[in-house]
Amino acid sequence: MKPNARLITATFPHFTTVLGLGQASCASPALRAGVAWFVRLRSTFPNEPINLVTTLIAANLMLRIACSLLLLSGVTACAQAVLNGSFEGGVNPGLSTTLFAEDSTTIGGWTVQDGSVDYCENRWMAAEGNRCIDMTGVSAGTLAQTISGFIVGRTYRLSFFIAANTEGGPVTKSLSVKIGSVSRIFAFDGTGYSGSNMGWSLRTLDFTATNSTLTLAFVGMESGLYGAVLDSVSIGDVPLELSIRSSQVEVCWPSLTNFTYQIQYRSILTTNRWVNLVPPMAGNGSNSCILDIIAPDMPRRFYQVLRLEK
Ligand SMILES: [Ca+2]
Repeated sequence: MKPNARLITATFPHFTTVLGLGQASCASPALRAGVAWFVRLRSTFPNEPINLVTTLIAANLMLRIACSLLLLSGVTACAQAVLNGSFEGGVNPGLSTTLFAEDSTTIGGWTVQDGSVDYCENRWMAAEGNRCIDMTGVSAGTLAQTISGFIVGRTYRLSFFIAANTEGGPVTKSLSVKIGSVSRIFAFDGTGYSGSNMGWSLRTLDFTATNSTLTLAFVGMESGLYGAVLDSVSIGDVPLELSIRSSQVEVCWPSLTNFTYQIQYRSILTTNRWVNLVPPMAGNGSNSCILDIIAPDMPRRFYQVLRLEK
């Protein structure tokens, strides 16, 4: 008795494209991404055409709940303002002006607290607008701003763009960011970049407010003349990230009454170790289905149906 076999591959991860999701009532691409997964049904017989069946599992109700959550997040979104985060406001620096501590009058909202920085306009291609800051003027500088209005215990996300003054070494430039009791060092590799192609990189730091008023400080870490370059500083809420997960899969096949069927599975195809999912099932003359639970850490599972003579 040689059993016939059908190999079914179920792919569980989320997908960036939702096929045929006509029920979508929420326009967010971030939401539409990841609301479906599909089951591939493929014959194992070389003389049979591949039968690809795409089955959307995402339920309309699930999508609507997700949309509601997203809209709710929009209602509660709250941004904390950084004054002059792009450094566009301030005394005209010309191409570049070195500011020495302590200077709280040149760059609107910001104080050079220690060392020196270069306040630049069109010296390089800024991340936003025309101005940006080289955190090393003639020595490593500290640029700070005191920000009020934080809700104690709430988590915020600091965002900024970093690049490098590529006019001199070292190639990798670093700066330290401090806000409240949180600090972190960020580095930028300037290899291949120039003043007209800065390679600005967005960096973020999440922190929980421990006080309604906090001081944000960027601290240059390069001595000499060439430091990390800073632009476009902002603080806002940590984005609400939404995901869904399929918790089970239903594997189906057309069954005949004069056969029994053995459904098997395995998680990889590099071994020949198939495992019986359930005991053999008698055919009922119509579509037979079996439910299988998808564990949270299960990236994929392969299914095989053996058709056995009674
Ligand atoms: Ca700017």
